[in-house]
Amino acid sequence: MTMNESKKLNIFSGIQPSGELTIGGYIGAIKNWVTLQHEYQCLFMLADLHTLTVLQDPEMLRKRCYDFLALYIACGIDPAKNILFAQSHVPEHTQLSWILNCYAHMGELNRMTQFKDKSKQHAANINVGLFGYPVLMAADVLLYQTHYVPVGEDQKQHLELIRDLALRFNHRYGDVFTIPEPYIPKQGARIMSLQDPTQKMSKSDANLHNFITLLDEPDTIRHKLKRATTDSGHEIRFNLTEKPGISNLLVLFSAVTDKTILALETSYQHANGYGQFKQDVSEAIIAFLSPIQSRYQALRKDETELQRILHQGALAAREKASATLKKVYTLVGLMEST
Ligand code: AQP
Repeated sequence: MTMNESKKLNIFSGIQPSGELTIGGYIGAIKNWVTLQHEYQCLFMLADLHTLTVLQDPEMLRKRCYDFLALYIACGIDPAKNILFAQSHVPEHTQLSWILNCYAHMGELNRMTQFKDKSKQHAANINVGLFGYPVLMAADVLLYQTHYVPVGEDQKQHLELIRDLALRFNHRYGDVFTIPEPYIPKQGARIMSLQDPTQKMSKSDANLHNFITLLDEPDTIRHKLKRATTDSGHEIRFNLTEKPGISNLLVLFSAVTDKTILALETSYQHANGYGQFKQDVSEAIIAFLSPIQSRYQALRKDETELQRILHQGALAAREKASATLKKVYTLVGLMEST
């Protein structure tokens, strides 16, 4: 590590390799990762242990980890500059998670919206892992003395819990953990479902028409956009209460073209209906995703290289994680292993 790198503030973020990466996850999280990698010391993780809170097909999960890693890189994350690794390759995550479990309160976990939502979605499998999901996430973040966590708005509540846990621990044992702050985009923090713009776009949504994945074919994107819910009236204008569907499409359009919403509204002020607008949004998304998809195809072919990146990443992550865990073990009174 160079002198400059050691002075940089730390960024940590991760995504569960469940389902296929959506344009919502890209705009809410990865877009910021790409920008922040130049200024910060970044760790980007495949949250594979977190995916086990919902039943997974083992072969699919293994394959998806490589798919997601290749996508991170195809989106512009430089593996030579950042630490890219799988959560399950760094055992310190589950080790710290256990300790933090003993400081987290049932009541605060019970209040988590994601737990309530996922419990409804998976009523037959409300497992302990699902309940403790944010505690494992706290271990992920706190192991690396993280300053900022770039995430979408849905993760804000988990970040608040992580901060509370870190403060509680520090209050008892001294300055152990850096108190992390969420880094949430000003625009695009919550991309909504295409057919129900009152719900977040989610990669594990059973209705495939609700989301666009980064690997969707052009015709699939056109088809999904055509079926996207719009609102009554015919004006293209941003208004979350009156026009949630059109507003969501404007945010998507703006994110993939880097044009402001105001500029887009102005260019459609004489539009007569939504047809042309929806077509233009589709074409802009297709044009944006096309180079990402080409890079992905090339990267995904070389699984040996992807394994090498994960191996290097795990070594680098473990070096940092083990230093924090050692401190924590000592402070809570565990014996040193001889
Ligand atoms: N619709 C979204 N708008 C903005 N940001 C989003 N993110 C996800 N969906 C949107 C952000 O992307 C990252 C995904 O992390 P995750 O997979 O660990 O968590 P998640 O929030 O549970 O994502 P999904 O798509 O809803 O996954 P499933 O369906 O598997 O639970 C996070 O930073 C998230 O904020």
